[in-house]
Amino acid sequence: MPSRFSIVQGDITTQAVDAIVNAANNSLLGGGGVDGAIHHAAGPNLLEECRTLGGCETGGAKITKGYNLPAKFVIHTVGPIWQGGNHNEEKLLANCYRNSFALARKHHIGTIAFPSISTGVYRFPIERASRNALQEIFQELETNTNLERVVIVCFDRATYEAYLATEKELAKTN
Ligand code: AR6
Repeated sequence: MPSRFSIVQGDITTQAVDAIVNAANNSLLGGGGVDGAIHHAAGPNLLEECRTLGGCETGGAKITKGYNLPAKFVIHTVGPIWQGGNHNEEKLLANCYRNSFALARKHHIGTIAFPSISTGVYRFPIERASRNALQEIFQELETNTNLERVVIVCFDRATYEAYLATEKELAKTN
């Protein structure tokens, strides 16, 4: 298991990393859940910058400054809404991680924190979402040697335990 990876339970807005990832919606103009928490902690300048971005497609990612957050950058990505599994949800979720990492490489980001994208309001089943997330993260850690640390920040206990279980399961098969 790569030692540059960790799973924690907590609030992503307090993470002292180069970039935190936001699970946003297509408008990028704020919402509830982790999106609301990030905008609240970053302050109104974040929304102002987001207004200039013209939204974001599902699976895509856009970057802004972090304003009042400890993180220098926010990478806004839009996860898929779970619609039963036959609407390209797995691929779109993988794209969230891939496109977030592409921006991280471009901006020389060494430390990055992700929330559990799509598993809140967008109802992506946690077992599948966590497997998808961890596979993408491990692949990036293998190939991107400038990436110092990736943290998954789980807000609630059940999400935290699900990610830990998936990590164990993947360790067995690798
Ligand atoms: N830190 C870390 N994780 C958090 C925090 C936090 N402060 N707050 C909530 N979570 P969700 P989605 C967890 O619904 O499913 C928004 O309205 C939460 O417990 O935030 O991708 C957007 O604008 C859950 O485990 O994101 C979109 O409309 C995880 O973050 C929509 O929700 C993701 O839940 C996106 O839905």
